Amino acid sequence: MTENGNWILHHYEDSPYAEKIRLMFGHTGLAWSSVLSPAIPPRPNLDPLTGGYRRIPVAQLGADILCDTALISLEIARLTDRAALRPDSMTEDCAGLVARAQGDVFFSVITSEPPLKILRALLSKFGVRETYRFFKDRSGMMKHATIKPPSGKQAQAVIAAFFDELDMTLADRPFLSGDGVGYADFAAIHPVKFKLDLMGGTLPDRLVHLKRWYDAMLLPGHGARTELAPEQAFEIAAGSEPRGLPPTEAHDCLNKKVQIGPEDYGQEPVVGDLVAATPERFIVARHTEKFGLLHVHFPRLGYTLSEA
Ligand SMILES: N[C@@H](CCC(=O)N[C@@H](CS)C(=O)NCC(=O)O)C(=O)O
Repeated sequence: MTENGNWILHHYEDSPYAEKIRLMFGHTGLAWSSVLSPAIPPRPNLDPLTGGYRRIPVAQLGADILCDTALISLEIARLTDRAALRPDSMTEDCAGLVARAQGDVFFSVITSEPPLKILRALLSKFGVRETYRFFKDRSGMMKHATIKPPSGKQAQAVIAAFFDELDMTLADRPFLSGDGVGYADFAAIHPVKFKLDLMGGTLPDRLVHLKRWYDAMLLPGHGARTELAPEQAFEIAAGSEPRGLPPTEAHDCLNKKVQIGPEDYGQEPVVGDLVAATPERFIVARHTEKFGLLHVHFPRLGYTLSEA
């Protein structure tokens, strides 16, 4: 692996969180390989690598598997030497916007739409059987979620207020992060794009700053993308060793069998040995027959780790 190369993104086209990372690849000019995953689990092309983490996207660098866009962004920041892409580089006002973008606003994109409209969109994309599977899967996922998003008029109000605030914030700067793009821009744009893509609509004319920013954010596209078959990603994992571990902090679970998963939704845990705990991430080693040793990385924020 070259120090900033050989990125593989496991994703599906309609995934808004994957779009956050695809746009980051575009803005940083990174070359990357795309492995397409099904929109509904099981994901036999990906589950063997992660060990069961269910959310999308997941990034792969050889035998290192990176879960969650916050951690993927951190890694892109590190490898491209762009500190502004680190989630912890955000100013307080941006952090507030991002928390909303990735919480209530993201879910409100769906819940603000009339259910029939969503149903029609899904049917035309997936057909009857897959639409049924999709609803069953996502309602099962949300039943166990700690996030309870608003719906109907309340959800519409959440989105309208978010768009207004983005517009206001962007009135005195080209990007949320200042003169250049930063983490907040990518974390805030994906629900906006999700909303427009889903509705096939445009932003209201009065939101001039938001419109200008939206166009600027989409302009670079997705960078140099090459399609890769899942088997090729498997071969790369099998033919690679995980990178050297970073210096670890003391942790009660170090070198013990642990389980780790998201706190909020899609909580399916991954089981492995905790081999490193840094202020920003946990690294879990998985010894697999198919690939040998894999290191699966998770952000600390928003994830629960316990002894298995
Ligand atoms: N905090 C996660 C959230 C990712 C997320 O919610 N992804 C959506 C797709 S955009 C997802 O996984 N949905 C359930 C699924 O696709 O199985 C991240 O930043 O990566």
